[in-house]
Amino acid sequence: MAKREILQYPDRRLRTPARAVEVIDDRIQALIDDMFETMYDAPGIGLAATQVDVHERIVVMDVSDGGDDQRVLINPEIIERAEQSDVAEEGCLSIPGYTDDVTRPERIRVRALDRQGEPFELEAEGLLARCIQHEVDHLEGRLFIDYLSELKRKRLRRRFEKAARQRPGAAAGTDAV
Ligand code: GNR
Ligand code: NI
Repeated sequence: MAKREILQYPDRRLRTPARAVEVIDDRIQALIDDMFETMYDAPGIGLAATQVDVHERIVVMDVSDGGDDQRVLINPEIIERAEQSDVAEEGCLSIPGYTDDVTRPERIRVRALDRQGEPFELEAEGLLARCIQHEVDHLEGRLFIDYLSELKRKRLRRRFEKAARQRPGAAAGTDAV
């Protein structure tokens, strides 16, 4: 197992839409192990493969307090969304040090494959529903700050561009938000 580097906003690779996983082989199993290690180390409650610069549809999560409820979603699809929405604070390991309120459907139904390739469906609410939506957004190249006002996004972009300039080796972001 190895910890991987988490891409940081405004790195434009975070905007890459992920492809579906076709074969769940040893490479994918090793990636999943590395993603859990990276997520727990951060620490975070979820991680999308996009964030470690692998553009395949894989999410790992553990929203438990004890860190003993590992979930893997391969090729996740949100198949139902409640009309009722919830507002809650979100953060992102790719946008360190910033949190803000995001409005999202309060309940969802998701269909995915587990790490053995078995299909399953899950109805989720609360933090789990929020985390799944946040991670599926990453797989589409979306970030939670995309839901904020234009003014807030512009300010954040300037702040994180400046931080990236002061971080040797950081890739320049050239996307529009
Ligand atoms: O660790 C994380 N916490 C979190 C809190 C509220 C809503 C979403 C999240 S996901 C985030 C980890 C992360 O960036 N996953 O992509
Ligand atoms: Ni995130």
